Amino acid sequence: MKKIVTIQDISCFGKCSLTAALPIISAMGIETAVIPTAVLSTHTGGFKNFTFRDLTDDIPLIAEHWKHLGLKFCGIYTGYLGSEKQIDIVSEFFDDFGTDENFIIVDPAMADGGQLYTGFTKNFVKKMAELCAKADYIIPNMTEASFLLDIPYTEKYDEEYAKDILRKLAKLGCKVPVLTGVHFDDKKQGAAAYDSANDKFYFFFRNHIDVTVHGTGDIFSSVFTGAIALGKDIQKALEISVNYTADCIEETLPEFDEMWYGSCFEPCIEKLIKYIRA
Ligand code: PXL
Repeated sequence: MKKIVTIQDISCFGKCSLTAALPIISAMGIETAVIPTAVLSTHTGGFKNFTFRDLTDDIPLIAEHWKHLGLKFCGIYTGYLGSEKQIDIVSEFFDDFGTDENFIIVDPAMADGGQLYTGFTKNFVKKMAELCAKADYIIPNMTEASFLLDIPYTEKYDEEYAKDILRKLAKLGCKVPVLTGVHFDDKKQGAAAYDSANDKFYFFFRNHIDVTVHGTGDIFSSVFTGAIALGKDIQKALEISVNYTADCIEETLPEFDEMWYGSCFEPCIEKLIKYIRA
């Protein structure tokens, strides 16, 4: 059975990171091992007074045990990481568990809407860029891409600009950068990818919905990881991820209370399964 490992936090309430990745990738038929990096009572976007239990010191112990067990994964997928030290430990995990056969996906989950999330610094961004260099795929949104490249963030851009960003992201050292939340007008929104080995660009769009729903980046990255693990090509993986993420946003629209903390991804799982079988 295909097995991936995902390394990110558990936000006990507020659907993102592990509480999105685990159900979504499992639903795609892939065994999903987890390394929780921290336990928070809620995510940090919009909630106040959340608890934060740092599990950094547990990660090398888990890795050591897994090395003795000889565990192997077809993919390693990282999301929100809580500190610079965690980035160093995850980088060592890539050295220990990355092989020529498996893939590494880094979602540099650290910013949105032109702003870094609470608690992150310029130095964290620099270290995240170094981690991205070790990945096969990275999945930033436009804010994260701007921080990684140390360039100003802009809301308005065209296809040439997106391609230029993707080329520059590949120069960080990763093979396939994937940019989420891409839009050249107010009608369509989707994602773009660049296969640097073949100098090829990929795009896929759905109708633009002018709302921000928390956790959609994690949903996109989880589905993309599952699609790559299933052997889908880049274009197909983009299509499945954009379609499912857009479905989740549409499903959440009538649920205004939920929108700010997480999307209603659960009722859309059936559609996701149809997408991967199509
Ligand atoms: O959705 C990304 C994410 C993951 N984990 C935590 C977060 C956020 C975004 O705010 O706060 C703890």
